[in-house]
Amino acid sequence: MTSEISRRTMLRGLGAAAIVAPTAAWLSGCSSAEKPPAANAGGTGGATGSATDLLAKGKEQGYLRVGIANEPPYTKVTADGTVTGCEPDVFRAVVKRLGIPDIQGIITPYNGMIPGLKANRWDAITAGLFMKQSRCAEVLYSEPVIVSTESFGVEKGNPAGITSVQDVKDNPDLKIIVLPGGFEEGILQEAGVPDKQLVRINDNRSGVEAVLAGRADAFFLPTLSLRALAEDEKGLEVTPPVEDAPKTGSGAAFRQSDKSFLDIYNEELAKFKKTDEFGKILTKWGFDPAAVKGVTAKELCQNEG
Ligand code: 6CS
Repeated sequence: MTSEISRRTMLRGLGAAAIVAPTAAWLSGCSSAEKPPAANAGGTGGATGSATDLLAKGKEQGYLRVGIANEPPYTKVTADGTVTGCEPDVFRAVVKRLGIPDIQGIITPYNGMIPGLKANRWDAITAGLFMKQSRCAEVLYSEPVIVSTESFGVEKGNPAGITSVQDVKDNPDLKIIVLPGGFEEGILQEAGVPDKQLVRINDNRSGVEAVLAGRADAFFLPTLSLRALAEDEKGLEVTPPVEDAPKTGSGAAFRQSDKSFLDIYNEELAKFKKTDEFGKILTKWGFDPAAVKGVTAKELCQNEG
């Protein structure tokens, strides 16, 4: 992946000094750019995939690194470099309860999150990476934090009348923007939508611009992400949630070698979900805390694709 190769070159060329690269803006929970840890820093873990005591590593270095996308409200990086958004805020709160003071965020596209986790570029994914069979086969998901919905971002008036996945299947002339390797791309592929109808754009704002410029008929993305984009793009209309899309749910994702940490994390997450703070975080970002009640990672990992 070009951006990943350039990033790796950047890191090798500049060593740990590489702070900002197109896909690797090193950011912290504090409001200042932090020097990135040396590659494979801390503990005995690393690209070798050897068992790493993530809890000891997080306590020792004072943070865990998280892969994020910067797609509000799931993940957001503020102007002063603070990593926030629903998933990072919940993750930070839970690891703090485990004695790990903070998190550091690394921005990367969705299709780079699992490869980066496996390469030990971050310790967890807290991006709203929705659970489905292929992802659940590669990483260990915590129990879900968010259950949300998908929509189409369209020109005002929705001229092509796109409200469902079936509408896209029924009209082979429709062009739908998706993020490369994103959950929505997978929904359309699983539904049998031919590749010629998919327009892959890696940047959300560029996706909106393409719809408004008439280069595509819709942008397929989570409902709340499109609503956040529509706040700055008055010409964008967000359809009601797509009823024939699968249930989207996400939580933190870990390496398979970090099973011991997953168990500790899940135990603390279950306690945290019973606190007012959990509901306040989800509500602050526009999510319904009740939507995740009774939903399990096992159930969400049945999503096809
Ligand atoms: O899980 C995914 O791939 C999707 N998740 C979010 C929060 N946004 C778009 C992305 O395709």
